[in-house]
Amino acid sequence: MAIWQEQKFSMFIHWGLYSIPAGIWDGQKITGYSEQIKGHAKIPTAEYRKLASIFNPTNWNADSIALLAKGAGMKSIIMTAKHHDGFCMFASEFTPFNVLDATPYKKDILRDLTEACKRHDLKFGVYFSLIDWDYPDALPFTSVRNSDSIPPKHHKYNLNQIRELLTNYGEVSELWFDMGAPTHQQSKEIVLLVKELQPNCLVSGRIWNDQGDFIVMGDNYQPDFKMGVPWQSPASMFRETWSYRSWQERPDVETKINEKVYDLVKVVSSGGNYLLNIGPKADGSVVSFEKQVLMGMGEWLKNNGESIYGTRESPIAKPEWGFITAKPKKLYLHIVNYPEVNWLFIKGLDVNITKIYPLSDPSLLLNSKISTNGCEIELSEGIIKDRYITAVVLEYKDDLLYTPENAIKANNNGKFILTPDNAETYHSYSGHDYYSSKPTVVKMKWCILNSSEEPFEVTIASSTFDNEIKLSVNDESYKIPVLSLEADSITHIKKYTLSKVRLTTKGVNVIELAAENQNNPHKELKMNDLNITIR
Ligand code: H79
Repeated sequence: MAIWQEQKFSMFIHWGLYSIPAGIWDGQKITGYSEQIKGHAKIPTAEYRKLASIFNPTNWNADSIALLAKGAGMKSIIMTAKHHDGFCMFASEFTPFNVLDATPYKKDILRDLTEACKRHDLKFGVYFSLIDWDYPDALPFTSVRNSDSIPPKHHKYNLNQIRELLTNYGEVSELWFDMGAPTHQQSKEIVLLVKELQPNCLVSGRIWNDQGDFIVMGDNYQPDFKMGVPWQSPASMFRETWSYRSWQERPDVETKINEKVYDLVKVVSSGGNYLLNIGPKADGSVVSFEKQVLMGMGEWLKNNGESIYGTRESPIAKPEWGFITAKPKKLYLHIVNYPEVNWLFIKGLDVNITKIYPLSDPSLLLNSKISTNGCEIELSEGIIKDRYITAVVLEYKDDLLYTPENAIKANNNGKFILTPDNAETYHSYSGHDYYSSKPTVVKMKWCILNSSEEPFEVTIASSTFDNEIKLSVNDESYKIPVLSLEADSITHIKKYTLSKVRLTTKGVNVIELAAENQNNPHKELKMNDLNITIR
């Protein structure tokens, strides 16, 4: 999982028969995602299948795609093996509706791409839709909400094809399932098969029913809250479509590079991976606009990659001038809105700075000062501003002391009262399908400011302890045996007290509460009446 989280930036490819009509059917521009044109234009199956007979992508060159991904700074490629239309871009024994048997091209496109990925040292992953608009035993689709259930025969068909994908194509780094509404049992069976065939293959959260290894945000969505599990943001070049659309309106390349560099930095500074899509044309060629966007991003990453790869999410609240990423003893300050006054301010930060310099010019040392409110950095006139985002490196020694704005102080009685209301919450997503999946709280965190050297007593109380939970105070963790606690007969509240807990007087104390040994890291930590009293 940690290796996957290091990738940061990957390529998604939406390419298939739908790339032929490219958003036009019967001379009409069809709105809605173009890869779903069969659904949006209500194309009968017999009619849609005919597209296979003219699919002959003579300009497809897997090596040049892999090199484009490399040049963009991407670490893996995820390709549509089967989208909702049911057409397989791989060799399948279980349907003739596949690139080898149904097209004049007769070559295994997926195999071609896996081999190119291997040659160019990229991880390779597979997109697989759980619904199928071609398979006769799947539910006939009635809407393009794409969250139909999966009849037993269709489920078996999916399992057979997943087995093919994980047996015939070497190492698959992730299986990117999408849509449908499988039962809990079906989701579990699929994951079991994946792990049996390739234990290292990760499963996307869109396997649903909390069975995925990482959470996938909604299409083109980035969370505005903290995530408590590994996650990925899937993005298309244009919100309107993932696959190639001939009538797509495009802004100038610079505007798009700016938008996508911004999104990449936003996602990485919040601890996620960014999966950016291209939609090649039916002949296999990459749209020149998309190629230029990726090359532009690659150029930015060539100069600024140190501030992205190998970093972790910012420990500091998002500043209004941009984003922050972190490495041990280093902060990378990503300046999006260059301040008019030539000072960058990081509220609440107190560190022993060794040096600060623009990433593009480490010899240009910047002045800084620490005040009671935070850290101020002087942006010298000599900084060459990046066209997109300028990165400044702050190196420090000793501890990073950060006091968030919402740090909690003792009340008049010298007690700290921690509740869900004054917590910072960390989230996952949980649900049965695309539409029912909702953010859940999986961790709560409080920062408290203490001035006493005396040991404290920590009492944790709630009427709803569904899980064993772990309370941590700075680097110390305590397992709370909540299930064995007696509930008060009137209030139903269970209580547990830890004594002789030491708090630091230097900087903030971080208190965290999370489920312990939970076999489902996505499930809600439901504790509305939680009250932690520290006295
Ligand atoms: O393969 C791509 C889509 O075809 C597939 N997932 C991505 C990766 C997908 N299939 N169904 N859906 C996504 C459902 C998505 C529905 C919505 Fe929307 C997306 C609702 C809100 C955002 C469509 C686009 C309707 C409004 C905007």
